[in-house]
Amino acid sequence: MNQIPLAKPTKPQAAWQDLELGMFCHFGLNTFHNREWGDGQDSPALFRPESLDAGQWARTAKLAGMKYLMLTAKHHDGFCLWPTETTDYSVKSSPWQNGQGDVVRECAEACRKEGILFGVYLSPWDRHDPRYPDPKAYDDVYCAQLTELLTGYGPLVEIWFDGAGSEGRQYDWPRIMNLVKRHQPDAMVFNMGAPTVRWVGNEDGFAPYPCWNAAEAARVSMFTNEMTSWLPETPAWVPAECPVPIRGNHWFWHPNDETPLRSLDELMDLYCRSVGHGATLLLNLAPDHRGLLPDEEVRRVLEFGEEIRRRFAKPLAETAGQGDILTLELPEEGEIGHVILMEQIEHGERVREYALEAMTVEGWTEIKSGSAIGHKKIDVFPPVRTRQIRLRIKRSADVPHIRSFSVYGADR
Ligand code: FUL
Repeated sequence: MNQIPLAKPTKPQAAWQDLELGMFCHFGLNTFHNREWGDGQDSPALFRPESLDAGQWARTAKLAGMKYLMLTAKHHDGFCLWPTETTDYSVKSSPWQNGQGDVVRECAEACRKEGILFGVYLSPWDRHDPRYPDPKAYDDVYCAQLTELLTGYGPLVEIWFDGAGSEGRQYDWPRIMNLVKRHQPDAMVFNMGAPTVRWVGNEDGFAPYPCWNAAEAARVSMFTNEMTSWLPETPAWVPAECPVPIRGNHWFWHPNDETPLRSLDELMDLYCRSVGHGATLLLNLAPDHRGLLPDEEVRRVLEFGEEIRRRFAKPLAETAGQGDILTLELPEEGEIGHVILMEQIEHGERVREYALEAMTVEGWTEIKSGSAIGHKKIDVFPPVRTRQIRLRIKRSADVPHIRSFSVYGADR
């Protein structure tokens, strides 16, 4: 065992990792102009969601087992979903609620009512703002927008700084980060500035395994290509978030969209390869031109939540503890097909190599092996009939602290 200090999460990072599942909502002027990336010239006159109900978004997220909701307060087109003082390109210039509405407020309040956390996406790249070409002038605009969001809507769980479109552009990150630190010190920061959460490196909803949390050990491909904008105070522990749309590769709603909705099997597979690899899954559902999540999407995400509960809510047996071997006795012999492992990550990511073994007629038989456990590892394997299963840690950086070792049936 070596004694090199291990990277460890801050308290807010560890709490964020426990959330595991979040809902992303891409909504804005793009929704009304059939666009993914509006060019900043689209007219706010079309922004007219007739039955906008953020309560439906938050309720759906809650029922599906999601613990937080991230809203695109401003996407690359520059249109602001709240009545900002910084530009007229916002809900203020739209016919919706006669220009008196505030989608960010409705969404923040709906999340609070449902007891889930709320966060915002604020695109640094802005294709509308005439000040964008002047970095200094735009930094002022961006900081003012961010301040409005950080101070006007209660606690935020996360701020999404999306790197898309900003290649080669320098923003005043120290200034931006100071605002976050001052107003929302516990909010996670996604991907730019001094990120406490990193992009997993794809928009497919899974984390390649092993997905180590220590920044040093994470694969370079998992980092944004905006690495140059990372600040020195970026922590040594940077967990990954896996964003993915529920429908094809569309983040926004489109009329008569024929790109396929992900099947339940596909969603379960993504769950096991994102949450099951210690990352969080941020699943996008796009509100439509009415301002409601479409029925088909709602049905699918509720099925998804239900299936997670069906498979994983009740372990056949569970234990926790320290050391290299943990043995678990089932109440009776039966078929098992899933194991969930969790490390006590506040002590760092100690396990480096492990095996799962089941007692069979041939004695202890290896059924699965792995490297990283971290926040969570879900192992799925062909059914095995047994009454005893053990976790054998073959290599670790220090005494392993297992927060939970639980075993589940083979049904899937
Ligand atoms: C990307 C953006 O360009 C997409 O439009 C979407 O917002 C996705 C989550 O991030 O970088």
